[in-house]
Amino acid sequence: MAKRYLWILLFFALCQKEEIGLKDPYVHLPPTGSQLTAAFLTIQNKSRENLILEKAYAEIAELTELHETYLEENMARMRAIPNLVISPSGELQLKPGSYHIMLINLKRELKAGEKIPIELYFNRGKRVVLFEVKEASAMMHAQP
Ligand SMILES: [Cu+2]
Repeated sequence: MAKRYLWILLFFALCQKEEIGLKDPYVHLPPTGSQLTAAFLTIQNKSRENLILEKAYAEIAELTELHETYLEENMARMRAIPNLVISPSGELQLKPGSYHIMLINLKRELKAGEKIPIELYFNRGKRVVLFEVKEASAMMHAQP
């Protein structure tokens, strides 16, 4: 009986893990001297209920915020948002010029190729994801 109970627990644990897909996490390598950068990834919601990213935390930065980019008089600006909602069976791509995780006041310099852990707090629990530091392509230099 106890054994069966364990199998059921294991089954639910595996299911829960599959509910959130986290793909292609990366952080832009900031230009020398800059203490500001952004992290991106694709979040997949494989459940039938809204998935909400409520908060992100990166040890490497003094402040971690969820941001969106918007246009104001043809200028790209960004602002903090309280959360990100991924609809049931949907996916949301955090990318340059759109939603991103802002890392403010980096505590040390980043190197291309290293991996930075960032904690993602969802309404369904916390995930720790390793984000690879990558050089921003020339085209995207203007946008955080
Ligand atoms: Cu930002």
